[in-house]
Amino acid sequence: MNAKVSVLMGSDSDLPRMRETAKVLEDLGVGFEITIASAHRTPDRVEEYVRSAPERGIEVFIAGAGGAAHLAGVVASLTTLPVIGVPLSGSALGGVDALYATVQMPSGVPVATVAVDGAKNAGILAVQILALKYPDLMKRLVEYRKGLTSTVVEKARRLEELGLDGYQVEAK
Ligand code: RP5
Repeated sequence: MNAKVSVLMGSDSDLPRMRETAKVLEDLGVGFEITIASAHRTPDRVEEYVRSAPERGIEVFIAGAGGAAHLAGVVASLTTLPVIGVPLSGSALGGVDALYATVQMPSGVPVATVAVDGAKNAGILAVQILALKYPDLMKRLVEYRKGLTSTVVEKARRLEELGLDGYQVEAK
């Protein structure tokens, strides 16, 4: 499967949370590449990687970083492809620093920012962007939403059946 999405993260310490992006892309059948590149520690690598990505077929970037999270913004500065930023928690400020750094982009260079640790939604949003071009992906997204709906309906049914004392919340 050709990679259409590039997933970058600032450090391997981001990987436990960014795995959620990889998982949802796999679940929705979208090819991706995933790498570590730091805006601060490896700026040259970020530039070379982003500039060469379109030749490899990349159409959307997802960049996750914590702390003074400049990765998504730097990626956006180097491309006109859509960039989704994932502010990550883990710093002393609990991800608020990363949220502000990622979301407060200057006019003209947007980063579509998801929630703190919103790695899964970043993957889904990337597929929604691609689905404008690939009708089979739109069909998969519709099925995915139907699955979400039936999951909630089933939980409501079980709560009704088992009652408050009998109902166990499943681990995510
Ligand atoms: C950021 O600094 C990374 O994205 C990571 O979230 C944070 C800490 O990195 P490490 O010190 O764990 O490598 O650049």
